[in-house]
Amino acid sequence: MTSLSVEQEDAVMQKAASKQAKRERFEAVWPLIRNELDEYMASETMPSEARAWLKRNLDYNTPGGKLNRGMSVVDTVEILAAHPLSETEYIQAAILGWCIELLQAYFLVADDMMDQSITRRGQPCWYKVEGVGNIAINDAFMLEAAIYYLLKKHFRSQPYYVDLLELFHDVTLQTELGQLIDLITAPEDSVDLSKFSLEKHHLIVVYKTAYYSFYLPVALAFHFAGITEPQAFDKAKAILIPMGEYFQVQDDYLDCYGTPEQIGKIGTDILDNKCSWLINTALAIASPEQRAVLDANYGRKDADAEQQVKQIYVQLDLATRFESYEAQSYKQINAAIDAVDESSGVKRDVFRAFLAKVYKRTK
Ligand code: GPP
Ligand code: MG
Ligand code: MG
Ligand code: MG
Repeated sequence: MTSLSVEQEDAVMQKAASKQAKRERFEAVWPLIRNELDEYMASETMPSEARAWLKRNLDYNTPGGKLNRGMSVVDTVEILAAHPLSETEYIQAAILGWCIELLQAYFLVADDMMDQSITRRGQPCWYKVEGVGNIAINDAFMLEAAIYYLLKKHFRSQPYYVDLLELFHDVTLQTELGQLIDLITAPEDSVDLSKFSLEKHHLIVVYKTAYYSFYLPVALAFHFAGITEPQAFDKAKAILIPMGEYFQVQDDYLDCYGTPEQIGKIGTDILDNKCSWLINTALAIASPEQRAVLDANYGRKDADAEQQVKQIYVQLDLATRFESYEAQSYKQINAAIDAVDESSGVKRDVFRAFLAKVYKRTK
């Protein structure tokens, strides 16, 4: 291992401290939001059990993740403003950021039920918590409704209010389309690997992940910063959608190769018959014998069958294939960022900062 100089070590420590401080500042806005929602409940004369339930739902499911999406709204606004934000500006931008985290919470509570997952962010999935069960369906709806309550409360008088609403609605529909293809490509009762392909995978991940996780934070920040040119949004989309695809390939990879301690969840893609990047990459290079093992074992709700599939992945050295995919994607995305014309008010650093958050992530 190469050792760092004292100055380099100081720089690394400072960067980590500033990252932590940024996170804490963003997290400090959460209680304000939760209290506003609670006050709304009180104003509607909701009983104390209902108020306590919503509060617990919000706290259990919204903070506690990586917060990349939410914090990217604030980071993008800061880069575009090129000056330190006032406290009021910061809180407004952070509220938009928390609205994405609420959208993410809504999706995850529902996705974990659909994927029959067990843990999320190092704790039981919400529907698995004692006394919750199917109430989690209504809880997911409430997490979504909270977004529109907050947008109305804080942005109703802004000229871009309708743009914000449209963006959340459009991106939600796109994510649901992606989730639909993800689910119907992975039926529980009939495993047919010939239905999978990398093209199908591309479509699934762009819709189920890239729009809400990558395009949405930057597009919200553009509206907040007063950027209106359609070309700016198109350019952002052209860079952020491939970045989101790369991010979901990492998610697929970590589902199998990340430890639950690292990723906070137990992978279910092989058991769930998912059209993941790993199985598609394996199918493209497997020998007839290896293919027969995959056909016989993929998508069976059985730990031994799952191990058989994982052994084929090791034989095919998918970990090395992933490393080359990662290096190639990183190069292509960076080349696209370098080619950005900054004249429409878009800044390359917006994309660089976002890519730096996810490149070579292990959780
Ligand atoms: C990630 O898929 C995609 C989502 C969480 C979007 C869900 C969309 C809905 C409309 C509910 P994933 O299942 O691979 O995520 P994870 O690995 O985190 O469970
Ligand atoms: Mg899923
Ligand atoms: Mg899932
Ligand atoms: Mg996954």
